[in-house]
Amino acid sequence: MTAKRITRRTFLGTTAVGAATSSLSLNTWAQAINNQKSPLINGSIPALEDDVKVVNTYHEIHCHGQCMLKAHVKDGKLLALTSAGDIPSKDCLPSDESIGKIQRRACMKGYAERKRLYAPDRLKYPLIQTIERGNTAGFKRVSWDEALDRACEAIRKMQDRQKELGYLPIWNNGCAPLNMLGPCLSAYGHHSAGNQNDCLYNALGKGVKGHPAIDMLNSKLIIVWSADPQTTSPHLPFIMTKAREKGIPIVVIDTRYTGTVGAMATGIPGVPAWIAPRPGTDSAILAAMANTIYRRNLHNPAYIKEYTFGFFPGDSVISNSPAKSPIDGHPWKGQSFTVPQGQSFVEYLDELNTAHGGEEGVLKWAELLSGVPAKTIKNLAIAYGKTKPACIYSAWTAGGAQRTGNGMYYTWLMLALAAMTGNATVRGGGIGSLSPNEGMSVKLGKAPGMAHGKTFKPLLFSTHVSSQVIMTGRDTRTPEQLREDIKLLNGIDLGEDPRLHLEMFIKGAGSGDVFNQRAAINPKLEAWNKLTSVITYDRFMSTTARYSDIIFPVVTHFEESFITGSRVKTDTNFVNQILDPMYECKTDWQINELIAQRLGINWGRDGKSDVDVMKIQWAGAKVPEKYKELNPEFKLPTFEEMQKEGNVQLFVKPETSVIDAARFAPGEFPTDTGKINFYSPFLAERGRLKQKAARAQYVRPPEGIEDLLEGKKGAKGIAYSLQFTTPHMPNRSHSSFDNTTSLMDAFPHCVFINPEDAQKRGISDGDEVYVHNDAGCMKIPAQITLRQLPGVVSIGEGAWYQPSPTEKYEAWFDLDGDGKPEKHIVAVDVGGAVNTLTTDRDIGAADPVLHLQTNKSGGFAAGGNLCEVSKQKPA
Ligand SMILES: Nc1nc2c(c(=O)[nH]1)N[C@H]1C(S)=C(S)[C@@H](COP(=O)(O)OP(=O)(O)OC[C@H]3O[C@@H](n4cnc5c(=O)[nH]c(N)nc54)[C@H](O)[C@@H]3O)O[C@H]1N2
Ligand SMILES: Nc1nc2c(c(=O)[nH]1)N[C@H]1C(S)=C(S)[C@@H](COP(=O)(O)OP(=O)(O)OC[C@H]3O[C@@H](n4cnc5c(=O)[nH]c(N)nc54)[C@H](O)[C@@H]3O)O[C@H]1N2
Ligand code: SF4
Ligand SMILES: [Mo]
Repeated sequence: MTAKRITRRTFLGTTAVGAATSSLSLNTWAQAINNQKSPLINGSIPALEDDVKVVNTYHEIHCHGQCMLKAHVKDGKLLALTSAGDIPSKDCLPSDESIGKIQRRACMKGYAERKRLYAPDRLKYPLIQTIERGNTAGFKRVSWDEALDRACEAIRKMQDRQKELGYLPIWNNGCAPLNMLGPCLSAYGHHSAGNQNDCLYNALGKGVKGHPAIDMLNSKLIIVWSADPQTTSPHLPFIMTKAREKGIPIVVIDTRYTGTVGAMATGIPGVPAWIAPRPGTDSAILAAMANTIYRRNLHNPAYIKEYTFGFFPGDSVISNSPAKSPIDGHPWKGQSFTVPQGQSFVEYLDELNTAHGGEEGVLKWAELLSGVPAKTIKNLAIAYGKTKPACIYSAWTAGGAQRTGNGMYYTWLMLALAAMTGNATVRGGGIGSLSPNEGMSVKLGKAPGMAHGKTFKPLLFSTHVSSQVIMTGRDTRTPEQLREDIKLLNGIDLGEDPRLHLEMFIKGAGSGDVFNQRAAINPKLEAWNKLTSVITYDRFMSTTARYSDIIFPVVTHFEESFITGSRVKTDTNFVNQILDPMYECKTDWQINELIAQRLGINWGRDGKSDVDVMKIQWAGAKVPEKYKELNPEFKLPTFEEMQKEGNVQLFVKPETSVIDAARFAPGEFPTDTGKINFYSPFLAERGRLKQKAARAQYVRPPEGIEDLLEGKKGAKGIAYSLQFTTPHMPNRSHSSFDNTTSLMDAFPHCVFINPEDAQKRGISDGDEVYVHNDAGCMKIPAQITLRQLPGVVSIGEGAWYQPSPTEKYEAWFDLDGDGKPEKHIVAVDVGGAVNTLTTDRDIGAADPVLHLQTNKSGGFAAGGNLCEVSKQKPA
């Protein structure tokens, strides 16, 4: 039988029913399906018919899966989507079992793209708001001309302000051409990997990457720390499966019982498969592990002396760094650095040891904070210290614990453990964050520039406190720091009372929903009222679009073509257009071009099509020389071959895995000291740390378990009794797919709660409950599950904010910038957007100078904060 003729009927006939017991319910179910009662069943798959064209394309979405899709197209219609490996080909087994090249098989979201393409709620025409921001009934369809005229009128008003201010008070989020009019505003800080990057730049050096995923196979022990790759990076579990087949043990450390725990974790003697800390306490566990390793002499003093700085008291070095200070560009080489008294890692461990009465006491302290038994922490430390090599990994963006109130220190302590045991630079080791690629990637030729003329650098403000910036002109920097930064980076003097004026917002090209996906939605709702104008380019009525005055409808990635290095740059992909733009939608760059024309800016493609641009990039594409040495047979596909395949990978075998940190001779890392830093002189000198310590150590987060244990009351006068996390969900890519009904039905949005916590609060499974704290309140169903730790609830991130028209709540937050929270009456969020509960607060270094080096300085606490859950509506 060929694959083409397999229908549901024959499939059921030969498998489920045939093999089944004589269960009546199963028969009834089979009958219902055979009678085609389900709207989901429609006989044979149309995609498998003969005259259908199959186009390989890449699923361009804000996910780390990087999967390939096969679009089955006929007469300009997308009939179906399948993915690599879905339709078995002859002799498929060897390629299915092989790890290179890595198959990019889609998940449910990839398949659901057809539903999004033809979704009735796609944005089809330009819209303008006619009533008030946020009122979806107020949007009116207008012509492109009218929408563009209005947008340009708003921009021209800002050009008038530019005459007074010296810059355009526009938060230019992805709309390129405006930076040709003059300096605009833009944000520093990163919602995803800001904390990680603050650590890695200062402790490991600019651009130095972690180990590639494939290198796990060289390890003797894999510790997956606060990552759920089974959900968030689906091709990693394939490598992990291979690791399991090789007998490499895997321990998973996660506050929830995840798919990764269930499918991958094995445990080791004395250490369970799943270790479940309370959120934001991982650095206490890591610090206690470091202490145990040090006390038991399981560290590697020779390696530490050769490779690192700041471990031993009084450590001193004359730098051999190849890098330069980002402040004034002077080379670090030749400078001498000494770790200040009390600031070395050993002094930190001694402090801990003294404060808690020795190794056992430190382990008990970590147990008290994290809830993980001291014995488990000790056994894990000993196993990690003794197993060579051992790998700690938390994927590319260092996982959920990195997005908590002490996430930078969490990243740093993972690196510290790796550095003190000699795992940081060896094959089979690992430092926490993974390298984006398997070692190397194709370097594309330069795309033709679109800005024909001078562009201006933006004035930077912290993205995590954008509401305060709108309200007060200040972020969390001191006035002196703000003035100094703008002078240094933009050459503009903001004067004695420095303030940034943020008066208009544009969400232009590319992915992003600053409203829904950044901290603290409630303050934003108020601050947004102060903006004179808000413009969004999007495909759906995202939260940012909803709170806009003008919306431009954008095509999906089935209606345009481009080359992408994929989200995490593992491979190179062609997104291939499969149908003409639908409705009145345009590409991002076309909208930019139309705006530029109206404003008299010389910006655009000069008539080049998507494919013209791709051809230029591909003509200049290069494979690194080093890769050619590793794989002399490799040939870069031609343009036509790439259009057909859609994907090329520079796969490196596990035996020759490329360890980026091993590129550097000891003492020649691109940090200030030239070494891997346990203490960072540069970070200390910048003075931008929110939590002061410029070294790897545990710091108390601004909000977390300590407050809970101390019964500390929030601004509202309530001692909140639960912590929350906000994991990424299988059915959504951030806010995308929250309007895809089949996926919403399969994974109803809810707050996950442990049975003990539910019982204490009189909550039954499925009850609508209120989750609330000082920042806001949401109303969603509760799902009672043992996967959740007692004392910790979780709510998947990405659901869309939806204000209740009737239910109000008294929130407390600081919007006037006096450092004290005040009362604000807000709507209860019945959509369950997690950022209704998060707080706008900078974590990590949050430094625009660092941001320009890393593209991501400063993070926020997406989880670990406190809340309460109740059946009754709180005041
Ligand atoms: N399906 C899907 N996949 C995605 C995305 C998506 O939205 N949906 N987004 C993509 C993006 S941009 C990113 S950055 C990645 C993120 O990928 P991951 O880092 O894997 O995802 P998270 O859900 O943020 O966090 C991983 C795990 O950390 C746990 N966790 C949270 N806080 C803590 C803590 O304090 N300590 C410990 N030990 N565990 C904790 C959570 O329970 C969760 O299971 O996913 C990518 N892939
Ligand atoms: N509390 C909490 N908050 C979080 C997280 C968390 O774990 N917890 N995770 C954080 C992380 S890791 C990340 S990476 C961020 C993600 O946050 P964002 O990147 O801000 O959010 P997305 O939901 O990916 O934004 C996608 C929006 O952009 C639109 N869009 C996508 N592609 C394009 C395009 O090409 N052109 C145009 N014009 N529009 C496009 C989509 O339709 C959608 O409306 O969220 C962060 N926020
Ligand atoms: S959403 Fe992510 S995992 Fe799913 S198909 Fe797309 S790229 Fe792959
Ligand atoms: Mo992310």
